[in-house]
Amino acid sequence: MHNSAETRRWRELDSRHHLHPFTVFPELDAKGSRIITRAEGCHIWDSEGNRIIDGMAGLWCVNVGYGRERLARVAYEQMKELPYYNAFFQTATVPSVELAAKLADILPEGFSRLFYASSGSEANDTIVKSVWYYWNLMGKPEKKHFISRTLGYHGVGLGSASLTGMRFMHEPFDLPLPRFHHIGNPYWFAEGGDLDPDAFGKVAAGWLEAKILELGPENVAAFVAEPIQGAGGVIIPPSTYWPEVQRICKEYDVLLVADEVICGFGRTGNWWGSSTFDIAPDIMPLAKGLSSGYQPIAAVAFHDRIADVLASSGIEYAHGVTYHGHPVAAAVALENIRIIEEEGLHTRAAGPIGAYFRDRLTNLAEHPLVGEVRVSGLIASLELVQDKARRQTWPAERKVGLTCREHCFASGLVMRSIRDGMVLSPPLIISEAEIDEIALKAARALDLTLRDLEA
Ligand code: PXG
Repeated sequence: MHNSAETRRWRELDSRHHLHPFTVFPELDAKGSRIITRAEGCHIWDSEGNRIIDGMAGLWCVNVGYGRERLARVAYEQMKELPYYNAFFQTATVPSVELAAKLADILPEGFSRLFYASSGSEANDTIVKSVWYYWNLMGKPEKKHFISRTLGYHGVGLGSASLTGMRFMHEPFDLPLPRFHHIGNPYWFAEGGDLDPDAFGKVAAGWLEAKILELGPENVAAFVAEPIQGAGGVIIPPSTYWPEVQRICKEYDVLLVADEVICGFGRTGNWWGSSTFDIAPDIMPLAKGLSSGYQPIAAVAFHDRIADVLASSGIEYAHGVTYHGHPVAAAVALENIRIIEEEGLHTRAAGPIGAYFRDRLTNLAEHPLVGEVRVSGLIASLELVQDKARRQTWPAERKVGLTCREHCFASGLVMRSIRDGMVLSPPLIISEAEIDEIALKAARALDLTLRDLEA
């Protein structure tokens, strides 16, 4: 624990010198940052000594939990041996090669090649460029339009932010770029009306077909979507959705990009969200759980039917960053994958612990504020509502989600709010006792939120 003078100093420096992501600066200045100083397992500590259970695994990424000595050791050894070398001039480093081979091993059948990046945003920008390049190589240069979904999150680069379907991320920056289109998402709770979820899933998939026909299939390059929409509010599609999307992409020769940045590396109880939903994508961006957040590293996995075209072109693939396949990041990612495998974390969410998580959260559905509980593996959302039967949310100005989030924080739980959905995505190592801790603290925060609403 640090003394309050230190905390005050950090807050001041932070406010004076550090521009935070996704932040209204005057709001943060008025309040001051919470300074996180250490972490172990599923818990983090702030500079004032508060112990907080991290129901979000950082930002949906610390899959193996905090405090892994093995990962620190691997980074240390690699830094001593070779802290950096690039992959540009027909060179490679051992960790980048070993990691690529390991990923090819655990990726679905037919994915044997990948390209590195340092963030999910970069991975998705790489995908946008590679897809355009692919269709050029295929002699279909008009096939350039991208379709993705509202509330889809794919990053902040020019291409990846254009894929992202959030208006507040577009308007201030004059985005999206031309040739990026958004369709509705399979959010039954908000959009399903009187349809049952399965009927609605087909309707939502139909929006893709309608958009492809509107643009002309000969102009549509790819459809990009997360198996479960994470940052959009943990939107778990009805079971009818993905099979229909798959059929449509195939029928119109539109590439299917499954964004595995959150769903990958065990979140849904399989290595890949695509496996959980039986999706056969052409391309997959990977990040977050790839290194469990211990190093910034991402990758794009190309199915052979795409990679073979790119790899046999005689034209230079003029794309890539200084830290492509960074040896320290790659070594850490490789060790992280070994830990996941050894401890069975890639399937843990599909086993008893996932069932326990589901049970404990489903109990919260009885709370007067909770209109729906959605769970898949170890990712979940609780929708807070004014009227359960009509699935009616509170007026936005009541800021119900934010209120609940603050009560969670104050009681030692990180549970993120997205609109009025409270979302969870804890480390995959979580124990039953820790799930109890989350459920208990969440229930208390819900009570306090209700009390505020009634006041
Ligand atoms: N795809 C998906 C599905 C993501 O969730 C990205 C791409 C971009 O990754 P990078 O590494 O560039 O951030 C993400 C990132 C939130 C939040 O508030 C979610 C993300 C990032 C930051 C905040 O839930 N997801």
